[in-house]
Parts: sequence; C-alpha cells; structure tokens
Amino acid sequence: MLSQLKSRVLVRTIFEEGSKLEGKEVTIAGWVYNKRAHGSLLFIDLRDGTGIIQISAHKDKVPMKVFDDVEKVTRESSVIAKGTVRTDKRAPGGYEVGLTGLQIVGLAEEWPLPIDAGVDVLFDKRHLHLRGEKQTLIMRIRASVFEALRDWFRQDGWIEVQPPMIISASVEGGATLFKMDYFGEVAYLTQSSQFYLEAMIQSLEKVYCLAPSFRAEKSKTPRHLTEYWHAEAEAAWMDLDDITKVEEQLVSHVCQFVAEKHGKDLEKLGRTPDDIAEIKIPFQRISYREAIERIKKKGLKIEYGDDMGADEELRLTEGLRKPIFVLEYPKSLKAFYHLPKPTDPSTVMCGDCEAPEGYGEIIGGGQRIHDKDTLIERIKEENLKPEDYEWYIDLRRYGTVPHSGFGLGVDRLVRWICRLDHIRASIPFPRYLTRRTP
Ligand code: NSS
Repeated sequence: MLSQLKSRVLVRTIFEEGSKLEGKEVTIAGWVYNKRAHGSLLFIDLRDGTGIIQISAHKDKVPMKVFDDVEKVTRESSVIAKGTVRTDKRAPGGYEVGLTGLQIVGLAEEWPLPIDAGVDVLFDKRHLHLRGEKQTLIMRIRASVFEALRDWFRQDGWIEVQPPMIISASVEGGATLFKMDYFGEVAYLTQSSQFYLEAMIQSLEKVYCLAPSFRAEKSKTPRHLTEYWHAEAEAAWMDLDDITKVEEQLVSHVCQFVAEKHGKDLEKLGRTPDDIAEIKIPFQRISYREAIERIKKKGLKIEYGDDMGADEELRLTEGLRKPIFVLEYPKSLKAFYHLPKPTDPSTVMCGDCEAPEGYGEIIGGGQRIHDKDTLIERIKEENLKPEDYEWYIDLRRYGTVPHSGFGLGVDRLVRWICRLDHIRASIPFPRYLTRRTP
C-alpha cells in the first residue's frame, strides 16, 4: 500500500504549485475532514499534515465502484485518493481534485464529537479533538513559538542544557509541590529548573532550557496547568536591568517570528496579526508600588503588600498593546532566592512580565542572591531548612558571581498570542486540577 505513496503530492504543494499540476493526475493521502453532497456530486474535504483540499466525484464521471466508496467513506476515515488537479474558483484555496480512484485505508466509526460538544467531552477525547482545524493551527503556532525561542537563544549565544525533572527541594514554595515516593525516600517533580541553571552558569555563563515544570495548583483558572512548559534562562554577570532586556527581546522576537509566519493562521483564530507584529522593544517598566497605585485608581481594593490576582492584572494591562514589566516586589511576596534591593531590603530585585489584555503574567524572574550568608538567612526566614539547599548554597561558596534569570510560561505565551479563552487549548494534552487523561 505504501509504495503508491512514493509519488504522493502534499496538499500544500497543490496550493503552492497548482498551475504546474493543473490537469495532472496526483496521489494524495489523508483523512476525510468533511463530506458533502450536492445531488449526484459528492465532495470530500481531505486533510493531510499540510492542509485541506476539496475533492469532487460526479456520479456520471467516475466508475461506479469509486462513487460507491465515496458514499461509504465516513468522517475521519483515512484514504489514498487519486485525481486530477483543476482550478476552481469556488473551491477553498482555488484548486480542487477531480477524483479518479479512492482506496479506503481505515474506515472510521461514527465520529464521537458532535458539533455542539461541550468542553469536557472535547477534552475527554482530546486525542481526536486535536484533529480539528483550530487545534491544528494552534499546534503549528506553538511549534513556531518553540522554534523562535530556541532561535533567539542560539543567536544570542545561550547554551541549551537539560536539567532533571525529579528533584529533592522546593524552588517556589512547598504548597504546589508534587510529592513522589522515590524508592522509599521523598522526591518531587520540579517546579522550576532555575537552581540547576544557576549551577551551570559557572561553566557556561549563559544557559537556557525548554522543559516541563509541575505545580500542584488547586486553583481552577484559565491560566494554570499542573504540567506546563517552561523556558528558563540564567546568566552570570547580569543584573535585573540586563535580564529584563533579555526578556523583552526574547518575547519580541517570538512575536515577530509568529506574526510573519502565521499571519493567516492568527486571523483564523480571531487575532489581528498586527497586534502581535507590534510587540517590539522596549516594553514599559513600572515598580510594584506604581502598579498598586494604578490598580487602586481603577477602583479595585488593593494595598501595598497584597499580591496581584487575575482581576488586578486585568486592570493593570487593559488598554495596553504591549507587555509591561512590574519590578521590585515586597520580599514577602516572592521566593527566598531573590536579591534584596540594597537601598530598600524590604523589596527584592525581581521582575514579572505581564501580557496585555489581562492574559496575565508570562514571565517571572530577576536577580539572585549571590552572597552565601544572605542566602542562608533568607532560607531560614522562610522557615526552610538550609540543609535541604546544601548544594545550592555551595554555588555561593565556590566562586560566586552576581547573576540573574527568568522563567517564561510557554503555554501562557501561546494562549496570549493565539487569543485563547483557556490555557488548556494551548498544549496538546493538558494537565490541570481535574484532568490527567488522555
Ligand atoms: O513561579 S514563577 O513565576 N517563577 C519561577 O518559577 C522561577 N523559578 C523561574 C526562573 O526564574 N527561572 O513561574 C514562571 C512563569 C510564570 O510567569 C508563568 O508564566 C509560568 O511560569 N507559570 C505557569 N504556567 C502555567 N501554569 C502554571 N501553573 C504556572 N505557574 C507558573
């Protein structure tokens, strides 16, 4: 069967080189996305990995057996079709294939996802739901986001590293740790690869990783997953200002790349490509203090020292076209590793990047404590045990240097770029409070 596919033509090629293929017989292979009938004329929209093309079969013009097979074929059946390429202004994309032969490879059972299927049904059948046009577009854009992230880091001289996913102490506090039994000892799934990147900057200076992070988030929100993809970076000799510049360049590059490559796809998702193309440096920077003032002015009840939730982030970013950095939070709101500000040690040299339109925080980062005694003091202040962080403290014993880093939530970035209601649609097989299958 597969030998016939040696001369297979991809759907994208038909659209790109249609005039050259006009009148020629081609072999295409894929899945029946849709089937329609107009009297004695049957249409199949055939999907392959590169696009969807219309195939037509007229009862009087194709052999009886071929027409019977078209009648028989069901939605999402896999087929190998032969046919003649022709221009047709009415066909989506301007070309269609006039069928001459059809081989049904896998006749599909009745498709279990009705047009009005609810979210739970769609995500119970995510393995099938992913074939939908919108989901396919999102997955393509997601792949480009990963490509653009790697692209930028490589061009800017960062080295990709691979940290462990099984770890022994918290990075972002104990409340969201997934605990596991590790041959009779306690271990956790990583919340962030930051500490491992901090270890590797001593030899490589500028490192990054693209890896999952795990958070036992009990909250049901449109921006929290329990397993999410984290682009993390760490650099020796950089301060908060340096790392903030890195972050805005990275986000800007990803946006330019996606807007350029996926203009039409973004439009289909309801996102104006220019919105994304306009995400260029510099992004605005304000202090946490200023952010609280702005939010208060918009009528929300919040005081200096309170954390910002979704409502506050929405108020802060409504009307903005670009992400905004909120710098220097009170130390009580942040993890122990952040460097206290030398002129005001009640705040830390951290920076969060908030996406516009209320999509929320996409990056958390800042400058780290590089002095051993200060670090131990902060660990104790947070009621953590210095012995759990022995190796991390070691990094301050042997040639410590000022350094900074950040973590970008890739799924949140994809959600914002694609204008998705919920983060679960940004990742192939989402994991959240109420879902760990399929
Ligand atoms: O907790 S963070 O704010 N910061 C860290 O984990 C640092 N240790 C990273 C670093 O400096 N290397 O998380 C960073 C980002 C945050 O801004 C979100 O975009 C994303 O990770 N994030 C999440 N995305 C999806 N789901 C959940 N639950 C989630 N938690 C954080």
